[in-house]
Amino acid sequence: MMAPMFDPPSAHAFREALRREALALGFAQAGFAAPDDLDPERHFERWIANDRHGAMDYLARGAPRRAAPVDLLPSVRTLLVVAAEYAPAAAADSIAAYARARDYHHEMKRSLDALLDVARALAGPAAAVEGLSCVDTKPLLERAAAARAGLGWIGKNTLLLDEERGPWQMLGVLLLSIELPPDVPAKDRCGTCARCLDACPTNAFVAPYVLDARRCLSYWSIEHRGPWPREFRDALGGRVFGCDDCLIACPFPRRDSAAAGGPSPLLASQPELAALDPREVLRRCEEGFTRHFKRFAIERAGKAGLIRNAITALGNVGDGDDVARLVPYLEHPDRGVRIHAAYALGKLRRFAPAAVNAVLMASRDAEYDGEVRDEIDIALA
Ligand code: B12
Ligand code: SF4
Ligand code: SF4
Repeated sequence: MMAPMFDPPSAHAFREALRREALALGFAQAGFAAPDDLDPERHFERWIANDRHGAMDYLARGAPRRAAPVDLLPSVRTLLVVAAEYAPAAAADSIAAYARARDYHHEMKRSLDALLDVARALAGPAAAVEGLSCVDTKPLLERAAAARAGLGWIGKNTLLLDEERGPWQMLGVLLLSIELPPDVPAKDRCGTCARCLDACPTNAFVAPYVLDARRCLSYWSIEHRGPWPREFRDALGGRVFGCDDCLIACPFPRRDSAAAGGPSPLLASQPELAALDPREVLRRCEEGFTRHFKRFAIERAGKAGLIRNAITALGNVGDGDDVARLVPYLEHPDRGVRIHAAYALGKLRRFAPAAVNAVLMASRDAEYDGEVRDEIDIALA
């Protein structure tokens, strides 16, 4: 089928009507790009070839296709890229700021689907507009698409940012079979700044613009299943889900920025996720993981993953009162949880050496997994 064509003035009016609608739906920005090769310099494929994705195999599987929107929708002629702003984090937060809203996948996808309906209504039934909305769920380089569509530039921390909102925005892309005029890409304004690179607690940036996910706390605490290297358990500090340090360090948005409209209603912070510290996370996991976290991005870590994170954080920032809270996790069915529980108790041993030694030794005798026993030995050493 031929892609619906518009003569220039009506294509321009059509594009602006869609942009207005996107802003009315709660997006902070909407831009348009041609669906050409999104990564002509093959950065993504090199990243995969260097194993920087860790165990995120789904990224490797879709590698060449991620730069080719046409593989997702053969009739695609335009990328409509949107950004939803969210409230920035403060340094002390244990839950990454984006995860304190409702799950952005669902919220943004629903609005992108609504935009597709608007595009269909504007074009009329004869145009038979085809579309596909993507919010993380499809193999697509969303940041590259956003940069092409003029939403901002890809910073040294690899995040898409602009001067008014900084990096505090989530992205989504609507592929459309209508040809619309593209926007102009924004210029890179990082200049000589390197604050994000210096702020990373784990030195995860191997170079400006290149992150090794295997060193990123966001990777370990959200994406990874099972236990992690000790180096990253220490670096987690009191965090429980994700990390925002390379966003907090960024000088954008500028304080005097006039254009920023504030967090989108799509990503409004949820009161039930405010003040979630590691103890409260553990309590809610035990009370009902699904009941408490189902509609939120936090669900991605899984129950065992979230427990593993919370007990690790308690090992780092907890005190003597947390010893009793951690002991039952030495018998948890998930071996990653047991390993991190031994680690955390080892760190809290200074508060109650005799009691902690006794439980660790008892649990060492009962433990059948060699790696967990090794971890208990380290904790006892
Ligand atoms: C896998 C993934 C992760 C991984 C890997 C992150 C990474 N930097 O690659 C992990 C789990 C670590 C992660 C962490 C986070 N993520 Co994430 N993640 C993704 C996902 C699903 C794929 C990203 C990807 O393909 N990475 C591989 C790299 C190579 O791809 P890329 O960075 O897009 O590559 C382009 C550029 O970086 C550039 N480039 C790459 N290498 C080089 C080298 C040089 C020299 C140059 C000049 C350029 C360059 O060219 C590439 C093509 O344009 C995207 C959603 C999506 N589909 O895009 C969300 C996404 C990137 N994540 C997001 C968020 C919010 C986060 C966190 C902030 C969450 C948190 N608070 O904990 C952190 C931030 C960490 C960070 N600094 O990136 C948002 C980012 C929004 C934004 N404003 O940019 C996205 C877009 C999700 C969304 N729909 O909004 N994430
Ligand atoms: S999210 Fe945290 S750990 Fe990951 S690159 Fe940014 S500062 Fe480093
Ligand atoms: S902290 Fe500096 S270098 Fe990093 S993304 Fe922000 S402006 Fe760019």
